[in-house]
Amino acid sequence: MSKSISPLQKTRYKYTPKLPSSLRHGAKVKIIEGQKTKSAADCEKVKELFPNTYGLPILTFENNEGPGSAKPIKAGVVLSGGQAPGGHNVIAGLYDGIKTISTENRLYGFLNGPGGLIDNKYIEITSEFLDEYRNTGGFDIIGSGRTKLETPEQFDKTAENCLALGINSIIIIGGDDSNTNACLLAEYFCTENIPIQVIGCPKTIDGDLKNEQIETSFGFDTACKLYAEMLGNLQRDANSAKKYWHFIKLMGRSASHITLECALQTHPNAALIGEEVAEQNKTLKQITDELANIIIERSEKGLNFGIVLVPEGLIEFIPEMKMLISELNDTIAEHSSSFEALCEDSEKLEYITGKLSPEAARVYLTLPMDIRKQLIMDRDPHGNVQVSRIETEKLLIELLEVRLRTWSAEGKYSGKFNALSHFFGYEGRCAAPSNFDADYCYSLGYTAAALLGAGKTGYMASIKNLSKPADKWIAGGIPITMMMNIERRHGKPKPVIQKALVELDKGPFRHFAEHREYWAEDNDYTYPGPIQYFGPSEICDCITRTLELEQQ
Ligand code: FBP
Repeated sequence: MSKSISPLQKTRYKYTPKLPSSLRHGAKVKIIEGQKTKSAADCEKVKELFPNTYGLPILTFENNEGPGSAKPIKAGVVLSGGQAPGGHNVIAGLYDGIKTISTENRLYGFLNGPGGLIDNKYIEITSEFLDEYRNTGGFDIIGSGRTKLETPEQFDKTAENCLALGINSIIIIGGDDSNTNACLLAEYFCTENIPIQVIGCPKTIDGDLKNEQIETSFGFDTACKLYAEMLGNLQRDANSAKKYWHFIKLMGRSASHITLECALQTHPNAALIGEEVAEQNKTLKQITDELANIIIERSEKGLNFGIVLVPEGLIEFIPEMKMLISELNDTIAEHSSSFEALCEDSEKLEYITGKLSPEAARVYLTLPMDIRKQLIMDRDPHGNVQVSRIETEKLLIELLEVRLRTWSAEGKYSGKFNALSHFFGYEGRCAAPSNFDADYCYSLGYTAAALLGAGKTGYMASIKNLSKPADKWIAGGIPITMMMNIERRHGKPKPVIQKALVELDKGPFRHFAEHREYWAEDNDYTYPGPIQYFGPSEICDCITRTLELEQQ
């Protein structure tokens, strides 16, 4: 039986992604070297750790045909971490790009994330195989995984497997951690004289891999547009039935970029921004009170309904919760064998509570039982709590129910509070990429091919000027060390790419802050509707409000 394909998918196969003008004639470009660079902070330390890949110049491309690669390119590509719309197009751009340099060039895909490099699990990517993934969502072409590639043993195994296959370059498509590790790998190969180039590509729906050089990570555009569509629909439903308060948790492991973007697109009655909560040292009680006040004010106008956006990472921005989570992470790691040996939840809860400091135990015991259980569930491979599994939206509803009951008894509130909770997360990560992400990702892949052709290593593919039409985009390469600083991870100083949090003094947050009071009191809902692929450019090629306000 032949594979079933939706009509939209069939049509999208034929979409030709737009490229920056410097790549219009192929990936064999002339490279222009900019100034030498330094790291975002801790320059001396980063330089010492990366003697080969530190201080490289920023690269841009010129349309003129460059010398191209002296040797044939045999590249291996890896998808790392959470899915993000457009990953397939990075691979398509990479494949098409290396083929414009030489039709002899070949591309392999390592399966199921960085682990595939170590386990030597791969497939060769051919034109025929690739065609059914063009402009589609997901990472299913080769799968993804969260194995961290960071030890010399893993690097040696990677080199052994790649050299045996004749692979002379690796492209790692991932977030800040995966690109940090890509840079460590590039540096290791340089030090050990292993002839393999390493290039990174900026991926994550969370939008927190960005800086002056990387304007946005791919996938953020599509995921936010998809969530905004669903939020708009919920707003219409709320405004029609006029009886529910909807609390929607939105994905974003740490930073609140997704929540902020969705708020800018839809104008909800409230949106919590983790970075602001942290800056103002807000407690869970203060957050609850502020939301309760909005509910009361609306209720006094007869509006017993509304929309509240809750960023997934909120919980770790609330100072008291941050302290609690950090103690829980350390305690679970330190006593893992005794802790894992306990079977019943009740035993685990009692054991952990007994190990916490009095202040952390006090906060822990004020939380509803379900949340206490969620906070001690399995950690991710980095030893962190998995915030996507903590139902912060339900926690807020529970706290609000208690607060509003009390205020009702005191005669301060006479409205009705019927709340429903939602989590918009995984459904956004594999959506069919918007035209923006389809074009951006294809261009990133093509750029990676150009960097390989020019023999570069330790670079991240970059496309700038994204608020302009694609032919005005500026393609090039950014030395990964340029984005690094030293941070404490697991108690040790480590070089890492700085994570971009929401900046409270920048355009997107300022716009939100100027309008939120009005959005809270009245119904100024906007309904973005579904992502459009065909039609007028102002609808089909529009960028996120975040990018627009940042580049204004
Ligand atoms: P990346 O940073 O790897 O792109 O993943 C982001 C993310 O989608 C977060 O928003 C979310 O917290 C996390 O992945 C969920 O991880 P998992 O897929 O392992 O459940």
